[in-house]
Amino acid sequence: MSMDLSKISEKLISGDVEGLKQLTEEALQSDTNPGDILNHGLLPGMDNVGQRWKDGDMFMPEVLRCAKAMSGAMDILRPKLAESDMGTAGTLVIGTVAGDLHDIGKDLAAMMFEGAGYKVINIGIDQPNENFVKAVKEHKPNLLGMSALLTTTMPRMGEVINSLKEAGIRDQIAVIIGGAPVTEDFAGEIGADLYAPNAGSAVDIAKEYFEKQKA
Ligand code: B12
Repeated sequence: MSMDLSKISEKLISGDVEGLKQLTEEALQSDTNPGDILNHGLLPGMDNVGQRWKDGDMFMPEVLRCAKAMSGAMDILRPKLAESDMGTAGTLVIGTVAGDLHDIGKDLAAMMFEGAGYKVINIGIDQPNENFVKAVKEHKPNLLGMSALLTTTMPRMGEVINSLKEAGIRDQIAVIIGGAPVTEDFAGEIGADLYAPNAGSAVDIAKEYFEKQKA
Protein backbone atom coordinates (compact mmCIF):
# COMPACT_ATOMS: atom_id res chain seq x y z
CA MET A 1 0.00 0.00 0.00
CA SER A 2 1.29 3.50 -0.86
CA MET A 3 2.47 5.69 1.97
CA ASP A 4 0.83 8.93 3.09
CA LEU A 5 3.38 11.30 1.57
CA SER A 6 2.66 14.17 3.94
CA LYS A 7 4.73 12.13 6.44
CA ILE A 8 7.71 12.56 4.12
CA SER A 9 7.12 16.32 3.92
CA GLU A 10 6.89 16.53 7.71
CA LYS A 11 10.11 14.57 8.26
CA LEU A 12 11.89 16.82 5.80
CA ILE A 13 10.59 19.99 7.45
CA SER A 14 11.75 18.67 10.83
CA GLY A 15 15.26 18.28 9.36
CA ASP A 16 15.51 14.65 10.49
CA VAL A 17 18.22 13.40 8.14
CA GLU A 18 18.26 9.73 9.20
CA GLY A 19 14.51 9.61 9.80
CA LEU A 20 13.81 10.90 6.29
CA LYS A 21 16.17 8.36 4.73
CA GLN A 22 14.38 5.59 6.58
CA LEU A 23 10.94 6.85 5.61
CA THR A 24 12.00 7.18 1.97
CA GLU A 25 13.18 3.55 2.01
CA GLU A 26 9.88 2.50 3.61
CA ALA A 27 7.90 4.39 0.97
CA LEU A 28 9.78 2.62 -1.82
CA GLN A 29 9.27 -0.73 -0.10
CA SER A 30 5.54 -0.05 0.11
CA ASP A 31 5.56 0.41 -3.68
CA THR A 32 5.07 4.15 -3.65
CA ASN A 33 6.06 5.60 -7.01
CA PRO A 34 9.48 7.35 -6.75
CA GLY A 35 8.17 10.32 -8.76
CA ASP A 36 5.29 10.69 -6.29
CA ILE A 37 7.70 10.57 -3.33
CA LEU A 38 9.58 13.45 -4.91
CA ASN A 39 6.67 15.51 -6.23
CA HIS A 40 4.16 14.97 -3.43
CA GLY A 41 6.51 14.41 -0.46
CA LEU A 42 9.92 16.00 -0.77
CA LEU A 43 9.24 19.00 -3.01
CA PRO A 44 6.20 20.29 -1.06
CA GLY A 45 8.30 19.83 2.10
CA MET A 46 11.14 21.88 0.63
CA ASP A 47 8.67 24.53 -0.60
CA ASN A 48 7.40 24.80 2.93
CA VAL A 49 10.96 25.18 4.25
CA GLY A 50 11.59 27.94 1.68
CA GLN A 51 8.43 29.75 2.73
CA ARG A 52 9.25 29.50 6.43
CA TRP A 53 12.73 30.81 5.72
CA LYS A 54 11.28 33.78 3.82
CA ASP A 55 8.77 34.45 6.60
CA GLY A 56 11.53 34.40 9.20
CA ASP A 57 10.07 31.32 10.93
CA MET A 58 13.12 29.20 10.19
CA PHE A 59 16.82 30.05 10.42
CA MET A 60 19.75 29.08 8.26
CA PRO A 61 21.10 26.16 10.35
CA GLU A 62 17.63 24.58 10.16
CA VAL A 63 17.35 25.25 6.42
CA LEU A 64 20.75 23.62 5.91
CA ARG A 65 19.65 20.60 7.88
CA CYS A 66 16.50 20.28 5.78
CA ALA A 67 18.57 20.59 2.59
CA LYS A 68 20.86 17.85 3.92
CA ALA A 69 17.85 15.66 4.65
CA MET A 70 16.51 16.32 1.13
CA SER A 71 19.87 15.42 -0.32
CA GLY A 72 20.02 12.14 1.66
CA ALA A 73 16.55 11.18 0.44
CA MET A 74 17.51 12.08 -3.13
CA ASP A 75 20.54 9.75 -2.93
CA ILE A 76 18.07 6.93 -2.28
CA LEU A 77 15.54 8.06 -4.89
CA ARG A 78 17.95 8.97 -7.70
CA PRO A 79 18.57 5.46 -9.03
CA LYS A 80 14.86 4.65 -8.83
CA LEU A 81 13.92 7.82 -10.71
CA ALA A 82 16.46 6.98 -13.38
CA GLU A 83 14.88 3.51 -13.77
CA SER A 84 11.42 4.98 -14.18
CA ASP A 85 10.33 6.65 -17.41
CA MET A 86 11.33 10.08 -16.12
CA GLY A 87 14.80 9.88 -17.61
CA THR A 88 14.45 11.60 -20.96
CA ALA A 89 13.79 15.28 -20.41
CA GLY A 90 17.29 16.46 -21.24
CA THR A 91 20.68 17.13 -19.70
CA LEU A 92 21.56 19.99 -17.40
CA VAL A 93 25.06 21.12 -16.47
CA ILE A 94 24.84 23.37 -13.42
CA GLY A 95 27.31 25.15 -11.17
CA THR A 96 28.02 28.18 -9.03
CA VAL A 97 30.27 30.75 -10.68
CA ALA A 98 33.86 31.57 -9.70
CA GLY A 99 34.41 33.27 -6.36
CA ASP A 100 31.01 32.17 -5.04
CA LEU A 101 30.64 29.43 -2.43
CA HIS A 102 26.84 29.41 -2.09
CA ASP A 103 25.30 26.13 -3.16
CA ILE A 104 21.99 25.59 -1.38
CA GLY A 105 19.84 27.22 -4.07
CA LYS A 106 21.87 25.71 -6.89
CA ASP A 107 21.51 22.25 -5.39
CA LEU A 108 17.77 22.75 -4.97
CA ALA A 109 17.49 23.76 -8.63
CA ALA A 110 19.58 20.71 -9.58
CA MET A 111 17.25 18.47 -7.57
CA MET A 112 14.16 19.91 -9.20
CA PHE A 113 15.56 19.19 -12.65
CA GLU A 114 16.63 15.74 -11.56
CA GLY A 115 13.16 15.11 -10.27
CA ALA A 116 11.73 16.21 -13.59
CA GLY A 117 13.80 13.59 -15.38
CA TYR A 118 16.87 15.53 -16.44
CA LYS A 119 20.29 13.99 -16.29
CA VAL A 120 22.06 16.52 -14.06
CA ILE A 121 25.78 17.18 -13.98
CA ASN A 122 26.43 19.36 -10.96
CA ILE A 123 29.94 20.78 -11.29
CA GLY A 124 29.88 22.42 -7.85
CA ILE A 125 30.76 25.80 -6.38
CA ASP A 126 33.43 28.38 -7.22
CA GLN A 127 33.82 27.13 -10.77
CA PRO A 128 36.15 29.06 -13.06
CA ASN A 129 34.54 30.21 -16.31
CA GLU A 130 36.49 27.69 -18.36
CA ASN A 131 35.08 24.79 -16.32
CA PHE A 132 31.56 25.63 -17.53
CA VAL A 133 32.77 25.62 -21.12
CA LYS A 134 34.67 22.37 -20.56
CA ALA A 135 31.61 20.70 -19.01
CA VAL A 136 29.38 21.79 -21.91
CA LYS A 137 31.86 20.38 -24.42
CA GLU A 138 32.16 17.14 -22.48
CA HIS A 139 28.52 16.45 -21.54
CA LYS A 140 26.73 18.17 -24.44
CA PRO A 141 23.73 19.28 -22.32
CA ASN A 142 20.74 21.11 -23.76
CA LEU A 143 20.67 23.37 -20.71
CA LEU A 144 23.40 25.18 -18.76
CA GLY A 145 22.48 26.53 -15.33
CA MET A 146 24.53 29.08 -13.43
CA SER A 147 24.01 30.31 -9.90
CA ALA A 148 25.38 33.43 -8.17
CA LEU A 149 24.47 34.76 -4.73
CA LEU A 150 26.88 37.68 -4.60
CA THR A 151 26.56 40.89 -6.58
CA THR A 152 30.34 40.70 -7.05
CA THR A 153 30.20 37.30 -8.76
CA MET A 154 27.17 37.92 -11.01
CA PRO A 155 29.36 39.29 -13.86
CA ARG A 156 31.01 35.86 -14.19
CA MET A 157 27.75 34.63 -15.77
CA GLY A 158 28.08 37.02 -18.70
CA GLU A 159 31.72 36.08 -19.07
CA VAL A 160 30.84 32.40 -19.30
CA ILE A 161 28.30 33.18 -22.02
CA ASN A 162 30.98 35.11 -23.93
CA SER A 163 33.40 32.18 -23.55
CA LEU A 164 30.75 29.85 -24.92
CA LYS A 165 30.39 32.16 -27.93
CA GLU A 166 34.14 32.23 -28.45
CA ALA A 167 34.19 28.43 -28.30
CA GLY A 168 31.45 28.36 -30.96
CA ILE A 169 29.05 26.36 -28.77
CA ARG A 170 26.69 29.07 -27.49
CA ASP A 171 23.92 28.11 -29.92
CA GLN A 172 23.91 24.47 -28.89
CA ILE A 173 22.46 25.16 -25.44
CA ALA A 174 19.97 27.24 -23.54
CA VAL A 175 21.41 29.16 -20.59
CA ILE A 176 19.36 29.55 -17.42
CA ILE A 177 20.53 31.67 -14.51
CA GLY A 178 19.39 32.13 -10.93
CA GLY A 179 20.34 33.20 -7.42
CA ALA A 180 18.95 35.79 -5.04
CA PRO A 181 20.52 38.94 -6.62
CA VAL A 182 19.89 37.82 -10.22
CA THR A 183 16.97 39.36 -12.13
CA GLU A 184 15.19 38.89 -15.41
CA ASP A 185 16.65 42.20 -16.62
CA PHE A 186 20.16 41.05 -15.78
CA ALA A 187 19.55 37.81 -17.69
CA GLY A 188 18.55 39.92 -20.71
CA GLU A 189 21.61 42.15 -20.36
CA ILE A 190 24.09 39.29 -20.43
CA GLY A 191 22.26 37.33 -23.12
CA ALA A 192 21.05 34.39 -21.01
CA ASP A 193 18.02 32.64 -22.48
CA LEU A 194 16.18 32.06 -19.22
CA TYR A 195 15.88 33.31 -15.68
CA ALA A 196 14.04 31.58 -12.86
CA PRO A 197 13.26 33.33 -9.57
CA ASN A 198 13.18 30.02 -7.72
CA ALA A 199 14.03 26.37 -8.16
CA GLY A 200 10.38 25.33 -8.29
CA SER A 201 9.58 27.43 -11.36
CA ALA A 202 12.86 26.69 -13.18
CA VAL A 203 11.75 23.36 -14.61
CA ASP A 204 8.49 24.78 -15.98
CA ILE A 205 10.26 27.78 -17.47
CA ALA A 206 12.74 25.49 -19.25
CA LYS A 207 9.98 23.16 -20.41
CA GLU A 208 7.98 26.03 -21.88
CA TYR A 209 11.10 27.36 -23.62
CA PHE A 210 11.95 24.01 -25.23
CA GLU A 211 8.33 23.47 -26.30
CA LYS A 212 8.33 26.90 -28.00
CA GLN A 213 11.61 26.05 -29.73
CA LYS A 214 10.10 22.86 -31.13
CA ALA A 215 6.94 24.58 -32.35
C1 B12 B 1 23.68 30.57 3.59
C2 B12 B 1 24.46 31.81 3.21
C3 B12 B 1 25.83 31.70 3.21
C4 B12 B 1 26.58 30.40 3.48
C5 B12 B 1 26.52 29.52 2.21
C6 B12 B 1 26.42 28.04 2.55
C7 B12 B 1 26.14 27.22 1.32
N1 B12 B 1 26.55 25.98 1.41
O1 B12 B 1 25.57 27.68 0.35
C8 B12 B 1 28.01 30.92 3.82
C9 B12 B 1 28.09 31.11 5.33
C10 B12 B 1 29.17 30.06 3.35
C11 B12 B 1 27.99 32.31 3.17
C12 B12 B 1 29.15 33.01 2.90
C13 B12 B 1 29.15 34.32 2.44
N2 B12 B 1 28.10 35.10 2.23
CO1 B12 B 1 26.30 34.42 2.23
N3 B12 B 1 24.43 34.08 2.51
C14 B12 B 1 23.80 33.01 2.85
C15 B12 B 1 22.28 33.33 2.95
C16 B12 B 1 21.98 33.55 4.45
C17 B12 B 1 21.31 32.33 2.40
C18 B12 B 1 21.56 31.88 0.98
C19 B12 B 1 20.70 30.65 0.71
O2 B12 B 1 21.19 29.54 0.72
N4 B12 B 1 19.39 30.87 0.57
C20 B12 B 1 18.42 29.79 0.41
C21 B12 B 1 18.36 29.36 -1.04
C22 B12 B 1 17.33 28.25 -1.19
O3 B12 B 1 17.96 30.47 -1.81
P1 B12 B 1 18.77 30.97 -3.09
O4 B12 B 1 20.21 30.66 -2.96
O5 B12 B 1 18.37 32.35 -3.41
O6 B12 B 1 18.26 30.03 -4.24
C23 B12 B 1 16.95 30.05 -4.75
C24 B12 B 1 16.79 30.91 -6.00
O7 B12 B 1 17.65 32.05 -5.99
C25 B12 B 1 17.02 29.96 -7.12
N5 B12 B 1 18.36 29.67 -7.62
C26 B12 B 1 19.56 29.77 -7.03
N6 B12 B 1 20.52 29.39 -7.88
C27 B12 B 1 19.94 29.03 -9.04
C28 B12 B 1 20.46 28.59 -10.24
C29 B12 B 1 19.61 28.32 -11.31
C30 B12 B 1 20.17 27.84 -12.59
C31 B12 B 1 18.22 28.49 -11.13
C32 B12 B 1 17.32 28.21 -12.25
C33 B12 B 1 17.69 28.93 -9.93
C34 B12 B 1 18.54 29.20 -8.89
O8 B12 B 1 16.47 28.75 -6.64
C35 B12 B 1 16.69 28.64 -5.23
C36 B12 B 1 15.51 27.96 -4.58
O9 B12 B 1 14.30 28.54 -4.89
C37 B12 B 1 22.20 34.67 2.13
C38 B12 B 1 21.05 35.61 2.51
C39 B12 B 1 19.89 35.51 1.58
N7 B12 B 1 18.79 36.00 2.06
O10 B12 B 1 19.95 35.03 0.46
C40 B12 B 1 23.59 35.26 2.34
C41 B12 B 1 24.18 36.18 1.31
C42 B12 B 1 23.94 35.68 -0.09
N8 B12 B 1 25.68 36.13 1.61
C43 B12 B 1 26.21 37.26 1.54
C44 B12 B 1 27.59 37.48 1.80
C45 B12 B 1 28.07 38.90 1.75
C46 B12 B 1 28.46 36.40 2.09
C47 B12 B 1 29.96 36.50 2.40
C48 B12 B 1 30.76 37.48 1.57
C49 B12 B 1 30.05 36.78 3.90
C50 B12 B 1 31.44 37.05 4.43
N9 B12 B 1 31.64 38.30 4.75
O11 B12 B 1 32.24 36.13 4.52
C51 B12 B 1 30.44 35.06 2.18
C52 B12 B 1 30.90 34.84 0.73
C53 B12 B 1 31.45 33.48 0.49
C54 B12 B 1 31.61 33.28 -0.99
N10 B12 B 1 32.79 33.60 -1.53
O12 B12 B 1 30.68 32.86 -1.64
C55 B12 B 1 25.26 38.38 1.10
C56 B12 B 1 25.43 38.80 -0.36
C57 B12 B 1 25.31 40.28 -0.53
C58 B12 B 1 25.47 40.67 -1.95
N11 B12 B 1 24.55 41.49 -2.38
O13 B12 B 1 26.37 40.30 -2.64
C59 B12 B 1 23.88 37.74 1.47
C60 B12 B 1 22.71 38.23 0.60
C61 B12 B 1 23.63 38.10 2.96
C62 B12 B 1 23.46 39.59 3.20
N12 B12 B 1 22.25 40.07 3.29
O14 B12 B 1 24.41 40.32 3.32
N13 B12 B 1 26.78 32.72 2.95
